[in-house]
Amino acid sequence: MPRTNKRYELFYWPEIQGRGEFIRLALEDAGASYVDAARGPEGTRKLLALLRSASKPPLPFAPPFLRFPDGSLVGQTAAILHRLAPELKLVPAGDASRIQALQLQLTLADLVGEAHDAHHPVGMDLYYEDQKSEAARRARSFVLQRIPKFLGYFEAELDRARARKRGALLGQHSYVDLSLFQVLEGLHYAFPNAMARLARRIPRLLALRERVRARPRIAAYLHSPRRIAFNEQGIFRHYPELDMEPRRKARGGGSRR
Ligand SMILES: N[C@@H](CCC(=O)N[C@@H](CS)C(=O)NCC(=O)O)C(=O)O
Repeated sequence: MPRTNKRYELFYWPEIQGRGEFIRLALEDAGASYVDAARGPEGTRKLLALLRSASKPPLPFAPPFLRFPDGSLVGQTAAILHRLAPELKLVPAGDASRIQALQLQLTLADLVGEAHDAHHPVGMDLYYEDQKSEAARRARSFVLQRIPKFLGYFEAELDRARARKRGALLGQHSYVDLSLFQVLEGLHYAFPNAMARLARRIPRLLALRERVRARPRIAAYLHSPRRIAFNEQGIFRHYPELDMEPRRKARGGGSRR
């Protein structure tokens, strides 16, 4: 049984998972009634029209944004989830838990931004092919320093007493677990070598990934046409040349900042 009968309208670019996927996963996991509004005919046009002319300020700066059943329009992935989660019962009750969830979600957003910048370090207005050498440098530090640091943080969070029992970041299943699942999926797609090397150091994260994947509505969603495949237009892109081996040192060796 769905936990809510209200209808939400998600607006996001139709060809990629991108940041829209964090919202889709929450809606799907809750069995919420929603429409992925920009996937249909004229979707992108509707999305752009809404971006320019939403009735009440503030206009969202960029997709994703979600129209709630009461007509309000909310942009920014973490803000959307912060507002949505209590309605979907995807966050423990109480302000303290909601702020903890938001803190964790914003940390994931930082990681997502860095995953994007690994292939687009110079500018979003340029093709990857126009910034390949800069991307190789940026990805090297992302793979060798930043992924281990971020995932080490989330692994340690899962290890804390309250969470250990259920393998959930907030001690019970929440939207942050769904987002963490998505980030792990994306990193495995984009950087399979790096993630294989890290596997022994992140057992709790890998268990969380499997737990979320096995949730009945998530499993059904992942096998449905509603789930867009990862691709090289999205945030998590697989460019083999960026998923480098760890021991290839810069000329001269030694560590550099
Ligand atoms: N901080 C925002 C970032 C939104 C964002 O960068 N959206 C991308 C697609 S994932 C976009 O269309 N950006 C257009 C732009 O920045 O001009 C969020 O988390 O929602």
